[in-house]
Amino acid sequence: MIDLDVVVLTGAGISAESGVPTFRDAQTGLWARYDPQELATPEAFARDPKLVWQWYGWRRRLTAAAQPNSAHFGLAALEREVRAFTLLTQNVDDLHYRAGSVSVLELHGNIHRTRCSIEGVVVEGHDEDDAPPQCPACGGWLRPDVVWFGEMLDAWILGEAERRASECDVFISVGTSAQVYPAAALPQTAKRAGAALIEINIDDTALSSHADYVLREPATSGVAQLEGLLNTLGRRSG
Ligand code: BV8
Repeated sequence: MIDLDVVVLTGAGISAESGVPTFRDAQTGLWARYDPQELATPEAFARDPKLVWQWYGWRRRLTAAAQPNSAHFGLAALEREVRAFTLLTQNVDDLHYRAGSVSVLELHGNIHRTRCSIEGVVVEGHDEDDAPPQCPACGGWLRPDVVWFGEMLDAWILGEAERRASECDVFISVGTSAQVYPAAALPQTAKRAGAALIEINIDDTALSSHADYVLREPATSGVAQLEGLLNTLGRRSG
């Protein structure tokens, strides 16, 4: 057991090696001409609910066909090795769950859940047709249960994420460009509270200069080094 309280923040980069394109990857095929940040908004859904629903349908099929990679499995194993562990994910796929992670806070929701755009309640069993299905209770459009740009995150989830970031010994950022707020503020919250900050990313990010350790490599090889690095940090803090 490594005597450390660890918080991990993951972004699209951890799912890249599972074949799921990141937000900054050029979108492929039919979606190449669309900017994800334009489509992932309430305005886009209000303007063209069918187009946005079809985009999410394409992404749902993509992530359903993907498999968790060794970085997802490595974080699920790490959760059992340390004293306390919280996984904060910006991703809306289900790969962390399918890899066995338990203590997960989904900061931006999950595209495999659908909710009524009027009542906000999660609705199961809709058919995956092209135009958005309608809520069986009120007839409103159904929408993906995700947080769009310009929408507030769930207040309880964000509060919990901020609390855990401010209490942890080590904060690990994996595969995120650290550009989307308020999630991108969490590593800074941890650092200010005295946590050691580790970044795993193939590229430089806004976070890199603040990190105590930068593993400039893919998530799969970076996560494989975490147990050794945390053992070293655990001995130092012990
Ligand atoms: C909010 C769900 C209050 C939907 C997502 C101006 C300044 C600051 C903030 C703002 C601003 N204007 C507006 C804002 C607020 C805005 C924001 O932060 N905008 C940014 C772009 C400037 N934030 C919001 O709107 C949030 N809400 O603030 O509410 C409010 C209310 C009203 C008005 C104003 C404010 C809501 C944000 C949530 C949006 N929803 N997802 C969906 O997915 O469809 S965000 C979405 O984009 C993803 O979830 C993800 O979080 C984000 C993309 O980021 P990453 O995950 O980091 O992915 P990315 O592609 O960017 O990077 C991948 C990284 O991986 C790269 O660094 C790459 O190098 C690396 N990588 C690639 N391969 C690998 C790898 N690393 C390791 N291994 C590899 N193999």
